[in-house]
Amino acid sequence: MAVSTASQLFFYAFACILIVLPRPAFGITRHYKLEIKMQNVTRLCHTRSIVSVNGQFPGPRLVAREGDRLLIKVMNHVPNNISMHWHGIRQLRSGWADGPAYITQCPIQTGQSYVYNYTVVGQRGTLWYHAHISWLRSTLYGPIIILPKYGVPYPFEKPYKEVPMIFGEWFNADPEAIINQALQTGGGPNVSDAYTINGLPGPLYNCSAKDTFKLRVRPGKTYLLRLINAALNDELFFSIANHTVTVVEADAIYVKPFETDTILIAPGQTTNVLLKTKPKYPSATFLMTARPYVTGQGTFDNSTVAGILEYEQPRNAKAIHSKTSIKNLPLFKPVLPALNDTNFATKFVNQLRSLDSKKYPANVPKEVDQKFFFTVGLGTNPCSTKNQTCQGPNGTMFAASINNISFTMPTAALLQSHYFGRSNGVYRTDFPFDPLFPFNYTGNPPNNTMVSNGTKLLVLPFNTSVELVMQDTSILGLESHPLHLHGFNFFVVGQGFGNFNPKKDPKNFNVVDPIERNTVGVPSGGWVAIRFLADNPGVWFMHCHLEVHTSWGLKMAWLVLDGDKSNQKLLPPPADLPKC
Ligand SMILES: *[C@@H]1O[C@H](CO)[C@@H](O)[C@H](O)[C@H]1NC(C)=O
Ligand SMILES: *[C@@H]1O[C@H](CO)[C@@H](O)[C@H](O)[C@H]1NC(C)=O
Ligand SMILES: *[C@@H]1O[C@H](CO)[C@@H](O)[C@H](O)[C@H]1NC(C)=O
Ligand SMILES: *[C@@H]1O[C@H](CO)[C@@H](O)[C@H](O)[C@H]1NC(C)=O
Ligand SMILES: *[C@@H]1O[C@H](CO)[C@@H](O)[C@H](O)[C@H]1NC(C)=O
Ligand SMILES: *[C@@H]1O[C@H](CO)[C@@H](O)[C@H](O)[C@H]1NC(C)=O
Ligand SMILES: *[C@@H]1O[C@H](CO)[C@@H](O)[C@H](O)[C@H]1NC(C)=O
Ligand SMILES: *[C@@H]1O[C@H](CO)[C@@H](O)[C@H](O)[C@H]1NC(C)=O
Ligand SMILES: *[C@@H]1O[C@H](CO)[C@@H](O)[C@H](O)[C@H]1NC(C)=O
Ligand SMILES: *[C@@H]1O[C@H](CO)[C@@H](O)[C@H](O)[C@H]1NC(C)=O
Ligand SMILES: *[C@@H]1O[C@H](CO)[C@@H](O)[C@H](O)[C@H]1NC(C)=O
Ligand SMILES: *[C@@H]1O[C@H](CO)[C@@H](O)[C@H](O)[C@H]1NC(C)=O
Ligand SMILES: [Cu+2]
Repeated sequence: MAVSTASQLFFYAFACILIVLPRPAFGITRHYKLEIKMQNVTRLCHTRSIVSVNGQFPGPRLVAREGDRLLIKVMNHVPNNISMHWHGIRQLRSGWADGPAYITQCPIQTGQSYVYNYTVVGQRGTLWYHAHISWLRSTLYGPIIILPKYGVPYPFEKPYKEVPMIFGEWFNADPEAIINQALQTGGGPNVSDAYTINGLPGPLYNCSAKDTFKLRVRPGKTYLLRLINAALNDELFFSIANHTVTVVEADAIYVKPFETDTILIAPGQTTNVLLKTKPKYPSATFLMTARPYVTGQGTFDNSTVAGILEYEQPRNAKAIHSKTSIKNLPLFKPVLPALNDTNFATKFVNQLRSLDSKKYPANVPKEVDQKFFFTVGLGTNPCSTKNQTCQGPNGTMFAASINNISFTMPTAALLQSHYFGRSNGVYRTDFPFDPLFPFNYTGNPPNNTMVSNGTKLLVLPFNTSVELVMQDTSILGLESHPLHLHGFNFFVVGQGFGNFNPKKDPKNFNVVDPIERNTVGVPSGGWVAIRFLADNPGVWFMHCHLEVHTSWGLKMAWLVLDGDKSNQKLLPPPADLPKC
């Protein structure tokens, strides 16, 4: 009794404070502490020691409002070097807080900490955070939820509840050992043992039924599912049996709503969907499943993760279901597209359009200052140990490249090197605008599949309007590559199959309401054209979000110079910025 009175008092006091406090016009500062620790986790009857955040797997959700400042202290208590990336956050002038190791910062070493300090400007929706060093993001990840400013509604029906659902990949072995082994042998890395929803593989795997994500819902309500693909190496199809969803947002950008049975989500992407539950309590439960969309030649994890959509028993449940418990209800399973269903993938991405309303306009750059054409794809390196046969194609080592340059990770961070004028010997600024040796990119592959390498950047003066076409290549097989750009959103003005035709294809570009996002799939055997305005000074990583391709070198960086005005310059580095 005393407890309930106290909590009621507290509730009223809290409510009063909420009413009395003026609504902050420019946001508040939110403090978070993320402690990276080892934790034993059992999945599929295998116990593994994983790196995790605050003893939670997946990590805790971070909640902010548009306009808030975040001060996130990351403390490293594990033997590995760590860095954390806030995927999709623009980081306007705060590149020091972006996170990719050796690009914007040196890693946080064991026993050290670093405070990531940034403001959320002009963004609202679902994003996520993850480690950005080696393959540690396989277990270090969590949702970032950015609510609209106080009093600003969603441009869609107010949901009854909001539920983050984050897809991941579970390995029974240590993912660090897996990628290290692959980089030694030159072969493809071992694939994952399961996919997960909020860390749970679900009932379709052996020894896993107890580790199932359950979404308990009420009839006749609207739920906002905040879907995030944190898988390492796989794009995913996702569907809920007997329900359709309405897509309303992608990568923290509102889209023109459309209904679908199935969504496609690439690693790095986020998608908000509305789920309208059935008007009446159904005598059934429903599986929600995800499995990959695969275009590459290598082996992959073709398994299926499932969660359960369960309708809460109504109050008078006994009357309705005197004999059946939820357990005995029939269970329906969705039908997902085939693993290689590129037709579905194409149809789905073509439906994505910016909302482009008065309040949320699509500010597509109409004029272009600089055009770039990048080939993206796989390739080979000679076996590093002479006289030995590596496990890549024909005894070589797998590699990957952009414009045939496989990016070599520096040992000093690029942003510091730039800021302090110490780039000599760290990076060069001669990344090519176009491929040095053009060929029929989607036709027969060239005989020579070897890549070159280097730490090369492309320099953009402040406010350059950029158009970039990314072209898949057939070298070692056509494949869809989800490319992620740090520091910017871009508009996807066009895409197609075959080789990009610079004379014909731009005529069909959509510069009215193209989807705006931070990660886009370069279609398998095709190309995608994006535009962005380089209004954010700093060094910005761009890479494939299939982690294995990043490890093989499918990455580069842009160097955006300061503008003339004082508010167009990169801020000075924080005092606790880690050192190499
Ligand atoms: C994990 O399990 C191992 C073996 O049982 C144990 O030695 C270790 O202390 C555990 N680690 C943690 C962080 O609980
Ligand atoms: C965060 O960054 C802002 C802008 O640079 C700065 O004014 C502020 O002092 C920083 N806060 C902390 C706690 O470092
Ligand atoms: C990868 O798989 C192979 C074959 O199953 C196995 O021998 C090897 O130990 C695995 N590597 C790692 C790092 O687990
Ligand atoms: C679910 O869908 C299946 C296949 O379309 C159908 O047979 C079944 O009646 C549906 N069940 C419910 C409860 O909607
Ligand atoms: C998944 O791959 C395994 C091994 O290659 C194969 O036996 C199985 O049939 C595949 N399953 C599906 C659903 O494609
Ligand atoms: C997809 O896979 C199926 C079965 O493996 C095969 O028959 C079909 O030709 C493939 N489709 C494409 C577009 O590759
Ligand atoms: C290994 O390479 C050396 C030259 O680098 C060559 O002389 C030797 O014959 C090679 N050995 C074998 C077994 O191929
Ligand atoms: C491997 O070598 C064979 C025969 O020399 C050639 O036909 C094939 O294209 C090569 N494959 C790759 C991936 O280089
Ligand atoms: C490129 O290769 C494709 C597929 O083999 C072929 O259809 C096309 O004609 C080739 N294009 C050119 C310009 O050679
Ligand atoms: C590529 O290899 C094929 C078969 O080995 C050969 O006929 C062809 O001339 C080679 N092409 C080039 C450009 O070297
Ligand atoms: C980069 O290329 C050079 C020259 O071809 C080669 O010696 C070196 O091993 C390559 N480095 C990496 C990391 O692949
Ligand atoms: C951690 O990073 C530092 C700085 O780059 C480097 O010297 C060290 O070797 C790294 N340690 C591990 C365990 O990777
Ligand atoms: Cu890729």
